[in-house]
Amino acid sequence: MMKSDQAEHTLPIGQREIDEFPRFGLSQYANRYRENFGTVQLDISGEVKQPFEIKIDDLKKITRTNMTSDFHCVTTWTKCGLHWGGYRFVDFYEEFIKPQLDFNHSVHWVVFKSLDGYRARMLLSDILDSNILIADELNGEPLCSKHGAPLRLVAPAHYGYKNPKHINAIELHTKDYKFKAPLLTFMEHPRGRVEYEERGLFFPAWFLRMIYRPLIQPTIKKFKMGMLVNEKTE
Ligand SMILES: Nc1nc2c(c(=O)[nH]1)N[C@H]1C(S)=C(S)[C@@H](COP(=O)(O)O)O[C@H]1N2
Ligand SMILES: [Mo]
Repeated sequence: MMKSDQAEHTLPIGQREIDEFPRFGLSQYANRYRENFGTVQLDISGEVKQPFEIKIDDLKKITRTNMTSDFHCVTTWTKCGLHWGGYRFVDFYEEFIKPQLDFNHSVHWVVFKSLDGYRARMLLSDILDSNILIADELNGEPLCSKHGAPLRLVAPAHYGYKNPKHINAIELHTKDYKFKAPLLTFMEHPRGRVEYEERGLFFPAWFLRMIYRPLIQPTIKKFKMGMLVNEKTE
C-alpha cells in the first residue's frame, strides 16, 4: 500500500493511516449528500447585536491562506498530507464577527450548522488558533461537495467530528449554552482534541477505538452509496 511519503511521519495515538480520503460521518448523514447544496451565505446569530449574514463573496475581503495537515477521524482512520486553501478562522472572526458582538455577553461556544443538518460546537478559544481554516479548496481544486463544499471547517488538532462540512450558519454562545449534540452524547466530547484522545465521554479511549474500528468500512460504504443515490436523483 502506498502510504504518505514522509517516512518519519508519526501518527497520533490510536490512529492508522489510510490511502483514500473517503466521505465520512455519522451514518444518519450518509444519505444527505447533494452535488450542490447551493448556498451563498453564512447566517450569523446568537450573542451578536443583531443576526446578520455573510455572503461567500464577502470572504474575499480577508487574506487567503494554504495549509497542509493530517485529518484524524475519531474512528481511528487518518488521511495524511491534505492541502487546504481558504481563510483563517481567526481572520474571519476579527473581520466579520467581533465588530458585531453583543458586549454584554462573552462568547464561549461557537456552533457550526451545516446544510445536511449536522452541528458541531467548538470552544472559541480553541478555534482562534491560527491553524483553523474555513476551507474552500482541497489539493489545489475548489472544494468538492464530497468533502464539504461550499465551506468547511478544518481543525487538524481536533477529530473529524469537529470539522463540519457544508457550513451555512454560525452561532455564538455564552458558557451556559446547552448544546443538542447530533452524536449520541457519549460519542461527542465537547473538545475532541486529538492530542488528548478526546474521542468521547465516559468511556476510555482504548474502548472507543475498539468499538469504532469495525464501523469504518461499513460507514465508508454507506457514504459511497449515499453519494451515488443522491447524484442520480438530483
Ligand atoms: N456536515 C457534516 N459535517 C461533518 C460530518 C457530517 O456527517 N456532516 N461528519 C464529520 C465526521 S465524523 C468526519 S470524520 C468528517 C469527515 O470528513 P470527510 O467526509 O471530508 O472525509 O466530517 C465531519 N463533518
Ligand atoms: Mo469522524
